[in-house]
Amino acid sequence: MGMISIALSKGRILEETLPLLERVGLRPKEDPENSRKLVVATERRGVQLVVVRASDVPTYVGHGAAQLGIAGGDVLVEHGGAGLYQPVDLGIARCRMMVATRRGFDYQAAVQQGARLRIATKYVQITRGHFAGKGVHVDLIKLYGSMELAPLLDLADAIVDLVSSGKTLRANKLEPVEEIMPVSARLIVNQAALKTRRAELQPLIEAFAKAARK
Ligand code: PRT
Ligand code: MG
Repeated sequence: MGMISIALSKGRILEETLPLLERVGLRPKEDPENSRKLVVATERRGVQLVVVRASDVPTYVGHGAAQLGIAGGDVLVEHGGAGLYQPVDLGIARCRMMVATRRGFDYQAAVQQGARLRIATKYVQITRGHFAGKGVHVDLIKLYGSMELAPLLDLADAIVDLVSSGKTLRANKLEPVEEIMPVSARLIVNQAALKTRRAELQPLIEAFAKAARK
Protein backbone atom coordinates (compact mmCIF):
# COMPACT_ATOMS: atom_id res chain seq x y z
CA MET A 1 0.00 0.00 0.00
CA GLY A 2 1.36 3.42 -0.94
CA MET A 3 1.35 6.64 1.01
CA ILE A 4 -1.86 8.59 1.42
CA SER A 5 -1.38 12.36 1.12
CA ILE A 6 -3.88 14.90 2.45
CA ALA A 7 -3.50 18.34 0.82
CA LEU A 8 -4.38 21.39 2.86
CA SER A 9 -3.40 25.03 3.23
CA LYS A 10 -1.83 26.90 6.13
CA GLY A 11 -3.78 29.62 7.89
CA ARG A 12 -7.39 29.28 8.89
CA ILE A 13 -8.05 25.95 7.14
CA LEU A 14 -5.16 24.25 8.91
CA GLU A 15 -6.00 25.92 12.22
CA GLU A 16 -9.60 24.69 12.14
CA THR A 17 -8.62 21.29 10.71
CA LEU A 18 -6.14 20.40 13.50
CA PRO A 19 -8.86 19.40 16.00
CA LEU A 20 -10.45 17.20 13.31
CA LEU A 21 -7.09 15.58 12.50
CA GLU A 22 -6.68 14.74 16.19
CA ARG A 23 -10.09 13.12 16.40
CA VAL A 24 -9.31 11.10 13.27
CA GLY A 25 -5.97 9.93 14.69
CA LEU A 26 -3.87 11.97 12.26
CA ARG A 27 -2.12 14.39 14.59
CA PRO A 28 0.85 15.93 12.68
CA LYS A 29 4.30 14.90 13.96
CA GLU A 30 5.41 18.54 13.82
CA ASP A 31 3.53 21.84 13.67
CA PRO A 32 2.82 22.42 9.96
CA GLU A 33 1.98 26.09 10.57
CA ASN A 34 5.51 26.88 11.74
CA SER A 35 7.50 24.25 9.92
CA ARG A 36 9.17 24.98 6.61
CA LYS A 37 8.53 21.43 5.55
CA LEU A 38 5.80 21.06 2.96
CA VAL A 39 5.37 17.38 3.73
CA VAL A 40 4.55 16.54 7.34
CA ALA A 41 4.17 13.02 8.73
CA THR A 42 1.20 12.17 10.94
CA GLU A 43 0.97 9.81 13.89
CA ARG A 44 -0.55 7.26 11.55
CA ARG A 45 2.03 5.49 9.40
CA GLY A 46 1.25 5.79 5.71
CA VAL A 47 -0.69 9.08 5.98
CA GLN A 48 1.03 12.43 5.48
CA LEU A 49 -0.07 16.06 5.16
CA VAL A 50 1.08 18.16 2.20
CA VAL A 51 0.90 21.93 2.62
CA VAL A 52 -0.07 23.87 -0.51
CA ARG A 53 -1.71 27.20 -1.44
CA ALA A 54 -5.45 27.20 -0.67
CA SER A 55 -6.38 27.53 -4.34
CA ASP A 56 -4.00 24.70 -5.32
CA VAL A 57 -5.65 22.04 -3.12
CA PRO A 58 -8.22 20.93 -5.76
CA THR A 59 -5.46 20.75 -8.37
CA TYR A 60 -3.31 18.35 -6.32
CA VAL A 61 -6.30 16.16 -5.48
CA GLY A 62 -7.91 16.38 -8.92
CA HIS A 63 -4.73 15.07 -10.53
CA GLY A 64 -4.31 12.37 -7.89
CA ALA A 65 -1.01 13.76 -6.57
CA ALA A 66 -2.82 13.81 -3.22
CA GLN A 67 -5.65 11.37 -2.55
CA LEU A 68 -7.50 13.59 -0.07
CA GLY A 69 -7.69 17.33 0.55
CA ILE A 70 -9.43 20.01 2.55
CA ALA A 71 -10.58 23.07 0.65
CA GLY A 72 -13.04 25.93 0.98
CA GLY A 73 -16.28 25.81 -0.99
CA ASP A 74 -15.19 29.07 -2.65
CA VAL A 75 -12.03 27.45 -4.01
CA LEU A 76 -13.94 24.34 -5.10
CA VAL A 77 -16.64 26.18 -7.03
CA GLU A 78 -14.01 28.40 -8.65
CA HIS A 79 -11.92 25.36 -9.63
CA GLY A 80 -14.91 23.49 -11.05
CA GLY A 81 -14.33 20.21 -9.20
CA ALA A 82 -13.07 18.05 -12.09
CA GLY A 83 -11.83 14.66 -10.87
CA LEU A 84 -13.08 15.27 -7.33
CA TYR A 85 -15.64 13.85 -4.96
CA GLN A 86 -16.74 16.18 -2.17
CA PRO A 87 -18.18 13.69 0.33
CA VAL A 88 -17.99 15.65 3.60
CA ASP A 89 -18.88 19.22 4.51
CA LEU A 90 -16.56 19.73 7.48
CA GLY A 91 -18.46 22.78 8.70
CA ILE A 92 -15.24 24.70 9.42
CA ALA A 93 -13.77 27.97 8.09
CA ARG A 94 -17.30 29.25 7.59
CA CYS A 95 -17.93 32.53 5.82
CA ARG A 96 -20.09 33.98 3.06
CA MET A 97 -19.32 34.99 -0.51
CA MET A 98 -20.72 38.50 -0.85
CA VAL A 99 -21.03 41.41 -3.22
CA ALA A 100 -19.90 44.61 -1.49
CA THR A 101 -19.85 48.25 -2.55
CA ARG A 102 -18.78 51.61 -1.16
CA ARG A 103 -21.15 52.77 1.56
CA GLY A 104 -23.88 54.80 -0.09
CA PHE A 105 -23.49 53.31 -3.58
CA ASP A 106 -27.03 52.43 -4.77
CA TYR A 107 -26.40 48.85 -5.88
CA GLN A 108 -30.06 47.89 -6.40
CA ALA A 109 -30.62 50.96 -8.58
CA ALA A 110 -27.49 50.25 -10.62
CA VAL A 111 -28.62 46.65 -11.18
CA GLN A 112 -32.18 47.66 -12.09
CA GLN A 113 -31.02 50.36 -14.50
CA GLY A 114 -29.00 47.74 -16.33
CA ALA A 115 -25.81 49.73 -15.86
CA ARG A 116 -22.60 47.86 -16.69
CA LEU A 117 -21.04 47.15 -13.33
CA ARG A 118 -17.29 46.96 -12.84
CA ILE A 119 -16.56 44.13 -10.38
CA ALA A 120 -13.14 43.43 -8.91
CA THR A 121 -12.54 39.93 -7.56
CA LYS A 122 -10.27 36.94 -7.43
CA TYR A 123 -13.36 34.73 -7.89
CA VAL A 124 -13.87 35.26 -11.61
CA GLN A 125 -15.91 32.11 -12.34
CA ILE A 126 -18.22 32.50 -9.35
CA THR A 127 -18.76 36.18 -10.13
CA ARG A 128 -19.43 35.58 -13.82
CA GLY A 129 -21.94 32.83 -12.98
CA HIS A 130 -23.71 34.90 -10.35
CA PHE A 131 -24.25 37.95 -12.54
CA ALA A 132 -25.08 35.94 -15.66
CA GLY A 133 -27.83 34.28 -13.59
CA LYS A 134 -29.26 37.71 -12.77
CA GLY A 135 -28.90 38.94 -16.36
CA VAL A 136 -26.59 41.75 -15.25
CA HIS A 137 -23.71 42.82 -17.49
CA VAL A 138 -20.41 43.07 -15.67
CA ASP A 139 -16.86 43.98 -16.50
CA LEU A 140 -14.67 41.69 -14.42
CA ILE A 141 -11.38 42.95 -13.05
CA LYS A 142 -9.19 40.11 -11.80
CA LEU A 143 -7.29 40.79 -8.59
CA TYR A 144 -5.22 38.43 -6.42
CA GLY A 145 -5.92 40.03 -3.04
CA SER A 146 -6.87 43.18 -1.11
CA MET A 147 -10.07 43.47 -3.14
CA GLU A 148 -11.42 45.94 -0.57
CA LEU A 149 -9.18 48.64 -2.01
CA ALA A 150 -10.69 48.57 -5.51
CA PRO A 151 -13.93 50.54 -4.87
CA LEU A 152 -12.05 53.08 -2.74
CA LEU A 153 -9.74 53.95 -5.63
CA ASP A 154 -12.61 53.69 -8.15
CA LEU A 155 -11.04 50.71 -9.88
CA ALA A 156 -14.44 49.02 -9.53
CA ASP A 157 -18.05 49.70 -8.48
CA ALA A 158 -18.19 46.54 -6.39
CA ILE A 159 -16.15 43.58 -5.20
CA VAL A 160 -16.95 39.93 -4.71
CA ASP A 161 -15.12 38.51 -1.69
CA LEU A 162 -15.48 36.38 1.42
CA VAL A 163 -16.89 37.97 4.55
CA SER A 164 -16.84 36.46 8.01
CA SER A 165 -17.00 39.07 10.79
CA GLY A 166 -17.56 41.99 8.39
CA LYS A 167 -14.73 43.95 10.04
CA THR A 168 -12.61 44.21 6.89
CA LEU A 169 -15.50 45.69 4.92
CA ARG A 170 -16.34 48.16 7.69
CA ALA A 171 -12.72 49.23 8.12
CA ASN A 172 -12.65 50.15 4.44
CA LYS A 173 -16.02 51.96 4.31
CA LEU A 174 -17.65 49.17 2.33
CA GLU A 175 -20.93 47.38 2.92
CA PRO A 176 -22.24 43.96 1.89
CA VAL A 177 -25.14 44.30 -0.56
CA GLU A 178 -25.82 40.74 -1.69
CA GLU A 179 -24.97 37.19 -0.62
CA ILE A 180 -23.82 34.84 -3.38
CA MET A 181 -23.37 31.69 -1.29
CA PRO A 182 -22.47 30.38 2.15
CA VAL A 183 -18.97 28.84 2.30
CA SER A 184 -17.39 26.18 4.48
CA ALA A 185 -14.49 23.77 4.03
CA ARG A 186 -15.02 20.28 2.61
CA LEU A 187 -13.10 17.04 2.51
CA ILE A 188 -12.35 16.19 -1.11
CA VAL A 189 -11.23 12.91 -2.62
CA ASN A 190 -9.62 11.96 -5.92
CA GLN A 191 -12.30 10.04 -7.85
CA ALA A 192 -9.97 7.46 -9.38
CA ALA A 193 -8.19 6.80 -6.07
CA LEU A 194 -11.50 6.19 -4.34
CA LYS A 195 -12.12 3.35 -6.79
CA THR A 196 -8.64 1.80 -6.71
CA ARG A 197 -7.88 2.37 -3.00
CA ARG A 198 -11.34 2.28 -1.46
CA ALA A 199 -10.30 -0.03 1.40
CA GLU A 200 -7.80 2.58 2.64
CA LEU A 201 -9.76 5.74 1.84
CA GLN A 202 -13.33 4.87 2.85
CA PRO A 203 -12.54 4.47 6.59
CA LEU A 204 -10.71 7.81 6.59
CA ILE A 205 -13.65 9.55 4.88
CA GLU A 206 -16.05 8.06 7.43
CA ALA A 207 -13.78 9.10 10.30
CA PHE A 208 -13.72 12.69 9.02
CA ALA A 209 -17.50 12.70 8.63
CA LYS A 210 -17.92 11.46 12.19
CA ALA A 211 -15.37 13.95 13.58
CA ALA A 212 -17.08 16.82 11.76
CA ARG A 213 -20.48 15.99 13.31
CA LYS A 214 -19.11 16.41 16.86
O1 PRT B 1 -3.09 32.90 1.33
P1 PRT B 1 -3.43 32.35 -0.03
O2 PRT B 1 -3.45 33.38 -1.10
O3 PRT B 1 -2.66 31.11 -0.39
O4 PRT B 1 -4.93 31.84 0.02
P2 PRT B 1 -6.10 32.48 0.83
O5 PRT B 1 -5.76 33.85 1.28
O6 PRT B 1 -7.36 32.27 0.04
O7 PRT B 1 -6.09 31.50 2.08
P3 PRT B 1 -6.72 31.74 3.51
O8 PRT B 1 -5.95 30.86 4.43
O9 PRT B 1 -6.86 33.18 3.83
O10 PRT B 1 -8.22 31.17 3.32
C1 PRT B 1 -8.42 29.83 3.08
C2 PRT B 1 -9.91 29.59 3.09
O11 PRT B 1 -10.49 30.04 4.31
C3 PRT B 1 -10.73 30.29 2.00
O12 PRT B 1 -10.63 29.62 0.78
C4 PRT B 1 -12.13 30.23 2.61
O13 PRT B 1 -12.77 29.02 2.25
C5 PRT B 1 -11.86 30.25 4.13
N1 PRT B 1 -12.24 31.53 4.77
C6 PRT B 1 -13.14 31.62 5.77
C7 PRT B 1 -11.79 32.76 4.49
C8 PRT B 1 -12.47 33.64 5.36
N2 PRT B 1 -13.29 32.90 6.15
C9 PRT B 1 -12.19 35.06 5.30
N3 PRT B 1 -12.79 35.85 6.04
N4 PRT B 1 -10.89 33.23 3.60
C10 PRT B 1 -10.61 34.55 3.57
N5 PRT B 1 -11.23 35.49 4.37
C11 PRT B 1 -10.79 36.90 4.21
C12 PRT B 1 -11.62 37.66 3.19
O14 PRT B 1 -11.11 37.43 1.89
C13 PRT B 1 -11.43 39.12 3.64
O15 PRT B 1 -10.21 39.66 3.18
O16 PRT B 1 -10.89 37.62 5.42
C14 PRT B 1 -11.34 38.97 5.15
C15 PRT B 1 -12.71 39.19 5.72
O17 PRT B 1 -12.81 38.76 7.04
P4 PRT B 1 -13.72 39.57 8.08
O18 PRT B 1 -13.72 38.76 9.33
O19 PRT B 1 -13.07 40.92 8.28
O20 PRT B 1 -15.10 39.71 7.49
MG1 MG C 1 -4.22 34.46 2.55
